[in-house]
Amino acid sequence: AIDVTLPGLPLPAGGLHPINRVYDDLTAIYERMGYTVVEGPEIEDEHHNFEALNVPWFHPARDLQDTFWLEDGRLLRTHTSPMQVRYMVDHEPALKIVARGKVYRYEATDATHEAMFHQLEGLVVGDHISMADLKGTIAEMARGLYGATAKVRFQPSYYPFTEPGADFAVYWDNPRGESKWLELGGCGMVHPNVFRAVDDLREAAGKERVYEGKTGFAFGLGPERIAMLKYRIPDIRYFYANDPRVIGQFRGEL
Ligand code: TYR
Repeated sequence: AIDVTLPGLPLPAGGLHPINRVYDDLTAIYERMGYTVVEGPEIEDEHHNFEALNVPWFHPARDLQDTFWLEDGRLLRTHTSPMQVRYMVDHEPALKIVARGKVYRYEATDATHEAMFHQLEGLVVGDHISMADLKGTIAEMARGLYGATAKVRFQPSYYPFTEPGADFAVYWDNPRGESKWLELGGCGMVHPNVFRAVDDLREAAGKERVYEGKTGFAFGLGPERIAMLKYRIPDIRYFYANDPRVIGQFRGEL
């Protein structure tokens, strides 16, 4: 006879990778603020990755991001910022987007550096967008991640595609007593040369020039840094080594 009251056998459950879980947290926060979530190509050309972002070939900033070059001038994108250019060429202002995805840098790996990692890029363009809007947005993200008491900190920095540019940190206020400032990413007001390069590309594609005189802000951050703290993962290489002892801890957690 069959005892239908016996508990069933548990089915093995998969789980989301910690980076995807952090991405989902972040995109939920930005969707609440009315942002559209987009993705784009990991294989880029020099123009979108550098030139159109106000980084000419002779610019020393090219050395800051060592590049994996492919054939005929193509490359693995070194950041998600080329998505700013792609999205603006295809869409007219006003706009609010976050772009997520993998980026690649030709560097030696250690506990905090990988040759492949992830970024979340934000871009807001419209009329009279200011640095105050940028600060408010980053603060709202920090509250979404770490609760109402979260703090943010900005310090001046340099990115060729911003003017002014800044780096930002959020205060990670944690009951385990590990609270600290987490340097999370770069940001700034979109440089007018980026708008000009976008309009040039639009014109070449037979579209109207619509970015002259617009203002906007952008930011880029690394979900690995958030995930390492949140899930206490001490080495960034654990994310991608496919060791079941690491990834198995996220089984059944969706
Ligand atoms: N692309 C920069 C990097 O990878 C981060 C960044 C993104 C900085 C947007 C500023 C900005 O407006 O280092």
